[in-house]
Amino acid sequence: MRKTVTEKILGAHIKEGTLEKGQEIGIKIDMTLTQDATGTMAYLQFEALGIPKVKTELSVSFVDHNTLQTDFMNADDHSYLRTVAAKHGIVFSRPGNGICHQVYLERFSFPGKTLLGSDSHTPTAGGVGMLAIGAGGLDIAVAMAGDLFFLKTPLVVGVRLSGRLQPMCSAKDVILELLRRVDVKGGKGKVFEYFGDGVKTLSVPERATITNMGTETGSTTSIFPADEVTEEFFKKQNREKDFVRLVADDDAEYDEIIDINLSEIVPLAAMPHSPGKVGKISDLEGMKVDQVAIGSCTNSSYKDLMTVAKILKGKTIAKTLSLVISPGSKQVYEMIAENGALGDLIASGARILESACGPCIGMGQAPPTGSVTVRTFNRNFEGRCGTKDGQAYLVSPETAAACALSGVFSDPRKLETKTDFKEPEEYLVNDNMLIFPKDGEDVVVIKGPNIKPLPLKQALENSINAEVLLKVGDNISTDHIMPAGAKILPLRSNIPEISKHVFEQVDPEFPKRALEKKGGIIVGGENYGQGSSREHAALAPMYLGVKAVVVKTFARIHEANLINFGILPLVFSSPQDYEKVKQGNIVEIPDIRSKLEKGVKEIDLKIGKEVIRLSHNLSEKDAKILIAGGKLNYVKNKNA
Ligand code: MIC
Ligand code: SF4
Repeated sequence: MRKTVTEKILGAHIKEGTLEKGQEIGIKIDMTLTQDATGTMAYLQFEALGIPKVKTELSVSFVDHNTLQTDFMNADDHSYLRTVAAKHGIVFSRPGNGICHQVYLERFSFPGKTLLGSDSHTPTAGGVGMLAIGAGGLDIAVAMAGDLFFLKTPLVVGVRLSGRLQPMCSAKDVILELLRRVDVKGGKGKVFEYFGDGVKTLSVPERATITNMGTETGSTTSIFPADEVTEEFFKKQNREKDFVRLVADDDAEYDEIIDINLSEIVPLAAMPHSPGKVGKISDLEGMKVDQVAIGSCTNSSYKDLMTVAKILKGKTIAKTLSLVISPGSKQVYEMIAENGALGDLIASGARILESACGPCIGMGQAPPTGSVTVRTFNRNFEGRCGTKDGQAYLVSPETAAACALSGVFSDPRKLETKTDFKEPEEYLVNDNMLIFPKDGEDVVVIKGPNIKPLPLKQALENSINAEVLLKVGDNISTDHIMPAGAKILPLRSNIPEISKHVFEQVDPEFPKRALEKKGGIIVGGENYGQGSSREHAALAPMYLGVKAVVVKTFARIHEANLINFGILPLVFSSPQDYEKVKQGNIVEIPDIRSKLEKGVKEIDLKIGKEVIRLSHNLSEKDAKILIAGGKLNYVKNKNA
C-alpha cells in the first residue's frame, strides 16, 4: 500500500495493536519534552517510578512558562528541574533559552522520530516531519521510563496545499483558514498531513506555525513532509547530520482530503473567545485596539520578528496602545540583536520581554478592563489573557504590526512597507544555555518547600453515589477547569493549594463545595477539556474528590488525563439526556467497577427512579487503570 508520512512513522514505531483506524495502538516514543508548568509533576511521577536513567533516545526539560519570579516558588521549581534532569540523564534548557517548541524545532527536532511532550503544542515539531504528540505529564513520565504510549490509530487527513501565499498573508492565516473550516473539535481522532505543490513554498518556521496551531482543531497532531526545504533548514542550523528525507508515497491514500489554495488566503483573525471563531481582518477594520502582543510558540520565529521589525522600522506605535514582543528563543533574540532589528523594535516603542511564553499564558501583560488585545498567539479562551472581560483576537505577525501602527484593526496588505523575508544564510548557533547530563555525576535533587508530594487515589469503588457538583456547557477548556496566569501557575507543584482555584472563573465556590460534599460528579457538553495538556485539570479535581465527569464529548488529551488520575470519563448515549441532569441532583452509577471489569459499555446513571444511559470510550487497559485508581497505581502494581 502507498503510505502517508504518518503511516510510515506509526508503522516504524508500533509495538502493540494493529494500524486499524480507531483501534488502540502502543507506540515506542523516541524523544520527550517537558516544560516547567507541567514538568515538575512529570518528574515527581518519574521519580515515583524508581527508574535511575531515562530510557528514551533524548529527553529535554525546558523552563519557559513559570519564569516570573515574584517569590521563591518558581525559582525553587527551576532548581528542582535542573537537578532532577542532571540526575536522570535529561537535557536541561535553562530559563532564558526560549519557548520549548521553538527551541525544540531549532535544536532537537528529528524527521521520522516520535516525540511525546507534556504540552499540547508539541506538534510544532511536525513542521520537520516528526510525529510529535502532546500528552499529560504522567504519560511523559511513563515514556521516559521506556513504556509505550497508547493512542487510537488516527485517521489521516491530507491537506493539499496549492498556489503561493500573497504578500502580507501568512502561515498563521493558513491555519486560521483550516480552523474556520473544521472548528475546535473537527480534528479529533485525526492527523492533518500536508502535501501538494504549495508545501515547497513554505519555510520550516512557517510549517511549524501551522502544525503548532493545528492543536486548536483538537487533532492528534499535524505533520509536513521532510523535503529539500527541511534539509536546508537543518543545514542552516548546523544539524545536517540529523536530517532524514521523509515524504509520502506518490498516490498515498488519505482518509479525507481538504484543499487549500494558498494564493486565495487572506488575513484572518480568531475572535473572542474561541480559536475556531474565525473572521476576516477586512471585516474588522477600524475597530480600536488597546494592546498588541507578539510572540508565543506559534509566531516568534526569526522570520516572524524580522517581518514585524521591517514594518515598524522608523515608525512609532499608536499613542493609545501598548505593544509587547517576546522572541521565541535565545537564537532568535541574539540574531535580531546582532542585525539591528531589535533596535528598530525598541525604537518604535515596543516593550521587549524575555524569551518565554509570557503573556500567552497570562504571565504578566494582562490587558486593561474590557479592552481589545490583538495577539499572534494560538488561544483566546475567556480570561486566559489575565483580564476576565479582555477581548483577545489571534492574528498573524503582519496583521499585529499593522494594528500596532494604526491603533485600530488594519489589513496588512494596505501597508506601504511590503515584507520580503529571506531565510538567513545560517542561523546563529550557540547552545550555551543547554546543560547536557554527564555520566556518573553525583547529583542532589533540590526540592523547595512548595513542592508537595503527589496525591494518590484509592482503587475504584463498585458503585458511585454522589451529587452533581457542577453542570457546564460546551467547549469548556482546561483554562476554565484549572486556570493558569501569574498567580496560579507557581502552584503547579503543590496540588492541595492549586486545587483551591479549580473552576475559579466559572464558579468560585466549587472547590469548597466539592470538599464539603466529599466529592461528586461534573456534567458537561461537547468538547469538554479542550486546550492545554495540563494534567492539573484532572489531578486537582481528583484531589477535590471528583469521581466521574459525564459529558456529550471529550477533547482527547483531557480524557486521557482523567483516566490517568482515576476519574471516570463517561458520555451520554443520547446527547439530549444532558438536559435531564441538573446541578445538585443526587445520582447513582451502580456496579461501575464490575461493569468495567467485564468490559460492559452500557452504564446507568440513576436520578431517583429515572435511569439515563451512559457509555464510554475506554480500552481494556484504560478500564484497568481506572480500577486501580489511576495510572501510577496501575504501573506500580504491574511492576510489583
Ligand atoms: C498552554 O498553552 O495552555 C500551556 C500552558 O502551554 C499548556 C500546558 C500547561 O498548562 O502547562 C498546554 O498547551 O499544554
Ligand atoms: Fe507557551 Fe503559549 Fe505556547 Fe502554551 S501556547 S507553550 S503558553 S507560548
